[in-house]
Order: sequence, then structure tokens, then C-alpha cells
Amino acid sequence: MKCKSAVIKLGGSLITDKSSPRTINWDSLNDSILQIYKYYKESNAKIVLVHGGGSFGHYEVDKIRKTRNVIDSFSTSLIQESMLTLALAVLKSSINSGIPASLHPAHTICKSNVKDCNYYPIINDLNNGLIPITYGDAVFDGEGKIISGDDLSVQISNIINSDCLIFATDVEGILDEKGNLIRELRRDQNINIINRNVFDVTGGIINKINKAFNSKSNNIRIVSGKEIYNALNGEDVGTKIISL
Ligand code: IP8
Repeated sequence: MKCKSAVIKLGGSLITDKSSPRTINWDSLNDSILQIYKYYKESNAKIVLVHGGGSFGHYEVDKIRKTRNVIDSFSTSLIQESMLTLALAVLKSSINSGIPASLHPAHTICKSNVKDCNYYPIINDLNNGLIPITYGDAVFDGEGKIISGDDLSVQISNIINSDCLIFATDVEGILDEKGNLIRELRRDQNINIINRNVFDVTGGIINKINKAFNSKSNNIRIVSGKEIYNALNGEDVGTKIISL
């Protein structure tokens, strides 16, 4: 079924070059955004966009954790600055393609975790026809805490009751140990998967799968960035996460 409402998470590995600090993968970012614009124009679906940290947030946190155990207020500020820089690129790409985007940095709406955020500004923009963008971020609550974009995506999908939750990544979906695509994944399934971890401070693919199981969306998928339009259009692409 075509998505009438969707939360789309653009993974940091898709929109940045994870091997190079603070580097945007403009080709991949623009291509992802163009697919979202195309679908939005055709369908008028309600869409919330969330993005990850990639070589911005994850690199910054990794660097800080090498020298200290807790993230202090100044370090929080550094992480926020790096994520805002990436968010502005996502916003620019969206606006250039014609998307009426609005930016909601998580540190301006969240206190300490995704259950403690004021999602009203996002919902309000969504109901008024905009495409709100939020992203994984750092908040300061006595100490610096990382808010993951995956958690935000699941939480928002449940709050707005989106029928689709799409995690777009730089691989075609979840791959088994032989590198073959797993088409469907259930909570009780025992599988060995490939886990790549290039400075991912929020836990990599296994964590992503476990988080995705908490969404109540009917159509939860982990797909290649090249398949965002097809996933929104209801095609059976990538890995379908069966959370029931
Ligand atoms: O890439 C993490 O967001 P994620 C954001 O969605 C930071 O896990 C600041 C590392």
C-alpha cells in the first residue's frame, strides 16, 4: 500500500561520508530528497523527515569520548553545532528541490530523551502541510545526552500514527552473514547479520532493528537510499520489519 503518512529516517551513512569527518554526501542527499519530493507532490502524503549524525554527530561524540567520560556543557554545544551544520544542508537540499520544509532541532524540543520532547511544533507544521525535519542531537540535562534519530523516528511514527516508517541507508537493507538481503525480519527470528560499525555511538544496525520493532507502523522498512520513492509507493523493497 502507498504511504499516506510516513516518517522517513535518512541515515547518517547515506547523507554523509562516514570515512571523512564533517563531510556531506551531496549526491546521495540530493537524490534522497528528490525522491521524497516526487512522492510528496504525487501523493500529498504527510511526511516527517528525520536524519542521523553520520560523520558530523557521531564523529564529534567519538572524539569527545576519547578524552572524557561524560559529555559536559561545552562538548554538548560542539555536538549541537556539528548536527545543526548537517541539518542546514538537509534543509537547503529540501528547499532547493521544492519541499516546504521546517527545521526542529531536537535539542530545542527535548529535555533528556525522546519520551520527554514537545512534539507539538512538529505535529502543527505537519498538519499545516509542511514537511518537518528533525534529527539526532545532543541535549544537556546535568550532563550531555545523545538523542538518537532512530528513537525520534520510532517515537514520532507512534505519535502521528504513520502507516509507514522508512529507514533509508547506504545498503539495500539488512544483510545476512553471506551478504544476502533478508526480506522480512520478525522479533523472534534468530539471525546472523552483518554489523558494520564506523564510529556509530548510538549502536549500529542491531540497535536500529531493535528500535524499529517498537514502532506500531504497518510498514516498517530498512531500505537503500535509492529505493525511498519505491518504498513510499508501497513496493516490497529492502527489509520489512514485522513488529507484531
Ligand atoms: O545517527 C545520533 O543520531 P543517529 C546523533 O540517528 C548524534 O543515531 C549527535 C550522534
